[in-house]
Amino acid sequence: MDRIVLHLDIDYFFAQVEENDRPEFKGKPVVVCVYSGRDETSGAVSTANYEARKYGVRAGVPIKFAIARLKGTNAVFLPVRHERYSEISQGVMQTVSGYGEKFGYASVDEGALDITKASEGDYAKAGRLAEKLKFEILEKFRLTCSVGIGPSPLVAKIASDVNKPNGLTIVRPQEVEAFLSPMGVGKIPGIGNKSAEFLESGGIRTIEDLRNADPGMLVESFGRKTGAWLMNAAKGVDESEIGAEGGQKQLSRIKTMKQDTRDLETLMRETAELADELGAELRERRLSYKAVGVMLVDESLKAYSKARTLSHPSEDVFELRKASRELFAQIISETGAQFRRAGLRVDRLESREGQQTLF
Ligand code: DGT
Ligand code: CA
Ligand code: CA
Repeated sequence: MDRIVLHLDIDYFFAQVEENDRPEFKGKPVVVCVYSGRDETSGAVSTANYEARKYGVRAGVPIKFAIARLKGTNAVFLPVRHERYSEISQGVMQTVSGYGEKFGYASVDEGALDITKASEGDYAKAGRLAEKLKFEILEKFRLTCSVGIGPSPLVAKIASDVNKPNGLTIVRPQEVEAFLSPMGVGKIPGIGNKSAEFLESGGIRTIEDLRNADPGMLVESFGRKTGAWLMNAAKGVDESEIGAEGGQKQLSRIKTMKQDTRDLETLMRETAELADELGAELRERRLSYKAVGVMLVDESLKAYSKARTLSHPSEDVFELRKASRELFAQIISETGAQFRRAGLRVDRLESREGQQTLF
């Protein structure tokens, strides 16, 4: 039987959770913010509901920009509550995982599911399964989500993105090429801005262009592995096994500090809350980590990073703090820069039960 994959992405996730927890916010622009603490309104928007998006407010824009755009409306600005979102995420993904054979956590609001057997290889059945799943998530969690169904994880993910919010998009095998052809190459997950720009500079703008590109050129520019992956992706072919990746492999948090600094104790104090957030997320998702990384960004936006592998998997925030202290100290000793942003990362995540998948 040919594989059928379902990909689910929760709509305007953090903001939708906030609307549910505070029903009086419904109908108002809701903006979920990561406050940097420099001053009361510095920082970036993490996400916004559709009311706020009408005003051009979306993930990544400065909070000050959002305030200016939403002036005169009854908009609400809220700080992120990662623990709450990760609790809800777990519940939703647990529900999703019950609908198919293999499940993989792709991000806090996304999961992929192999439904080949559950749908008996039939796309009409797969569609009904998705309707049922969407209904259950709405009933249980009062959340809408957008679902894509296709013959590979790649096609299913792209399909989940084309009809938001509350979408359901089914792409049958014979429709894959026509579905992908007109899209920009940047729609392929894994093609970042840099790769997209590079391809575009060579006249490869759409996925159809990529499919017709010279394989020799792709291999020469991207290497054998990535080149081959790109050629397959252009055809919607993606053989990767769902869940085999162990879900997300790293978690990170970064913040802008109250003042530029190169003092180790100040860096440790400023990143204490990031370490706690990572610790909470690891605990909730029952993950351990085997490597720690730190990032620093200086006044000229130059980035510095260092990472270290631990001898054993760890679950513990103390270990993360200890390793990050050493890594920050190393960077400080190697440059005279003053740092503006600081971040922590835990890497090579594994389920604490020693399994590869989360559920
Ligand atoms: P959508 O497009 O309806 O799926 O909207 P979201 O908000 O669910 O966006 P998505 O799926 O890209 O991201 C899921 C969550 O991740 C989102 O609710 C907040 C967080 N997030 C996304 N982009 C950013 C960002 O640029 N900065 C920060 N801090 N958080 C972000
Ligand atoms: Ca989403
Ligand atoms: Ca997402």
